[in-house]
Amino acid sequence: MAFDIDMIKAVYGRYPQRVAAARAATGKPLTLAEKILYAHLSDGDASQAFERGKSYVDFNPDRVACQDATAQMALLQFMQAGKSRAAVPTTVHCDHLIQAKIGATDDLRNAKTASGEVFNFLEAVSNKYGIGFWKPGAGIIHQVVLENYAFPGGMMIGTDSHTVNAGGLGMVAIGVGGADAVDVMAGMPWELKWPKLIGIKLTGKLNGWTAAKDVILEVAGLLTVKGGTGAIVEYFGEGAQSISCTGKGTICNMGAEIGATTSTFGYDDSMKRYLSATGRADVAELADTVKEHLTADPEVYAEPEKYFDEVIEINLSELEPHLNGPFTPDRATPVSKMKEEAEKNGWPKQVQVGLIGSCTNSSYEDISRAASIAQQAKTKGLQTKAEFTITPGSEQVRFTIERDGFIDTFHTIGGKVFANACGPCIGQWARPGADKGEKNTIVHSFNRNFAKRADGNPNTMAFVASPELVTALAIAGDLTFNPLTDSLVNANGEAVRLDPPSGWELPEKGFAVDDPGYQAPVADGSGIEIEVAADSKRLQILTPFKPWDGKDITNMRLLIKAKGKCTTDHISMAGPWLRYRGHLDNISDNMLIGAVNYFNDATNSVKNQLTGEYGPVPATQRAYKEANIPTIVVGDENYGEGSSREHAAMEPRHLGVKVVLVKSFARIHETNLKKQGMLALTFANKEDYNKILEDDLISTINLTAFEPGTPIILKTEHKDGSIEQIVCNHTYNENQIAWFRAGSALNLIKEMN
Ligand code: MIC
Ligand code: SF4
Repeated sequence: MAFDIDMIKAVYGRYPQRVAAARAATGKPLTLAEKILYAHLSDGDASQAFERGKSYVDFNPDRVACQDATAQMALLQFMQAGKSRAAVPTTVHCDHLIQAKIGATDDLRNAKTASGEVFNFLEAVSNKYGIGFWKPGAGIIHQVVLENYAFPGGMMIGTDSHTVNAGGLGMVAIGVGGADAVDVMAGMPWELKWPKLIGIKLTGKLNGWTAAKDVILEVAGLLTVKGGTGAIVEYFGEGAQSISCTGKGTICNMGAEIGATTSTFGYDDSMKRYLSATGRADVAELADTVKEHLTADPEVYAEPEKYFDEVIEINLSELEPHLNGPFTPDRATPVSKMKEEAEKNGWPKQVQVGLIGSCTNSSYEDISRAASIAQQAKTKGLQTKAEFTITPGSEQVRFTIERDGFIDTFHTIGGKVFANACGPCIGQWARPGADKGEKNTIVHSFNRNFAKRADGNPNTMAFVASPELVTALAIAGDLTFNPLTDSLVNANGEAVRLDPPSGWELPEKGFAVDDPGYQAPVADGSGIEIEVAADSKRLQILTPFKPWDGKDITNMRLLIKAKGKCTTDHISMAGPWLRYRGHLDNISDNMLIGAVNYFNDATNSVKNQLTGEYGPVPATQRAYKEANIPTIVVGDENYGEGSSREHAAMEPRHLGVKVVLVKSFARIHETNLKKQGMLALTFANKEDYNKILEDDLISTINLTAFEPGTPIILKTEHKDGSIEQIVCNHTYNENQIAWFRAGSALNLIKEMN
């Protein structure tokens, strides 16, 4: 039986009335995304239509999921909210803090020692507040959620940008910062700007080497890393129905890479099959009773242009396998063009390592298809040229693929199985030799490939592809190998071809698992004491941020003007820094160390105006803080893209940065800044980015009249004495301005208690 079945029953019970009210309020047929949103309004039945991209709306999500690296901060904040239990079903998953080095068993043991303090803390807090706890080794949050908690038509938020993976089961699942999770766990409404709607019509059917992954690799190429910002992507059409539920999960997962709020698919037979195979036939039965509400109204899919803001059509029958990269997930190259592109750009052709698995691609189907390629290498006498690793997404998948012989097959091509965890996907990969910084190529089936992300080496070029293609490229050891047309030479000197992959959507013998790694909370956790050692390097109880003093912010120094891509990985790096995710002061020592300084093209080297010397960003900022000098950070387009980690907002807040002014923001990061009481502004005129000079003194001149819709004006005083004004837009509503005044959203929750 499924977890929280009564909650699911209640959600479905409300659906018919909520959808009818929404149809009446909007006076038009509804997309699936709209149905789910309207069915989750905090105010109950819709009484008005909301404006896409404009209205801020309060929702009541059905559940919350957190992973270890972000849960620490989320729970540290929740502990301050003064509640005795999480108001909605919530889970914590230990997956990010497990380093991939030797192999699953050793790595897991080492992680439990190295991060024992943090795991114990998360376990104790979960127990105290009625939160389900998934132990280290149980699997990666999004795979575990898909297998256990996601349900068609549901709404959830999760403290990880790839929470959107649950769209594969027809949810509206959204990645958020921990402070947002705290709202929902505290039983308060959760606010989101009503999204725009992008419709993607899939026709035809996947075949040959093309996989579900290639749909999203193609979409990323078309829409780019910011093309989905502020939008929900809804997939439909006969092609959508032909894709497995886990394949849909992969597509939704990487919707994070185009900045989409989330992606989703209408309820169909593939979801029903998956629900049944994962022990949730009861959920499928319930979903069947409201199935017309768990997909769009027929008029919408018949004439999508009328109902979506943008419509894209992709013919799956003609879609080619893709490789996206290096350094950005939207640089899409079809396999047939890779030879040309690699030569043109000087990408090393030799593939050093192929890595499959992760939260994006570790379904039974993915693994069985990859194994079919590995099997061919064996029968056709091919030797694998590159290293090859597998990170299963959950213990249930790992146990089942081991039972079915796939792990053995991978071993025959030299494959190494890592723990069921994020591992190499998040810089938790102790890759031998990475510190030498050599230029090299790897291919993986993960979702992100920003510089340094996997192994910390800025010169590693990572290309993202389907697990089956990654396996083929690992065997060939060549980035330009096109399995559709090229042959390989085997141990006998014969030219052999790899046949297209084959696999099973779901295990014929069913899923199996010994110990899934779940621990239910005790019924009454009120007596549980949470202890954090005062001298802990890993955990630190939070001190509330100070409220706004009601005055303009004057004479700010420019901490850094970041040039080009500045993702959350640049602002608050992962990898070795993951260990400080529960200790705000310690982790602040990584603040913006990856961002490129516009004035000298260097990373982690900014001018300290107190001394005139260049030094690391965190140390420089600490010096300003010490001297009580406010500062501003300036950035480029899509600032804060990538992860949901709110550390990227809390660190500057903690160290005394007052304003972040950029050309444009990624959605989650902008919200995170607002929640933590920062001023997040955008240039009204993007060209004004050029007006900010290294030695400027910058002040707000109308902050005392801070109100929705009115730009904030900055006065910047250049070193030569000239003065310019910069008009800055913002998207704060009344409520968010109240967070700013209170010093943070959490301060407001506390005031309300
Ligand atoms: C990621 O994929 O970047 C992460 C690590 O899962 C993050 C969360 C984090 O930074 O802890 C995410 O995507 O939100
Ligand atoms: Fe973990 Fe990578 Fe998935 Fe993020 S994207 S949850 S780091 S496996």
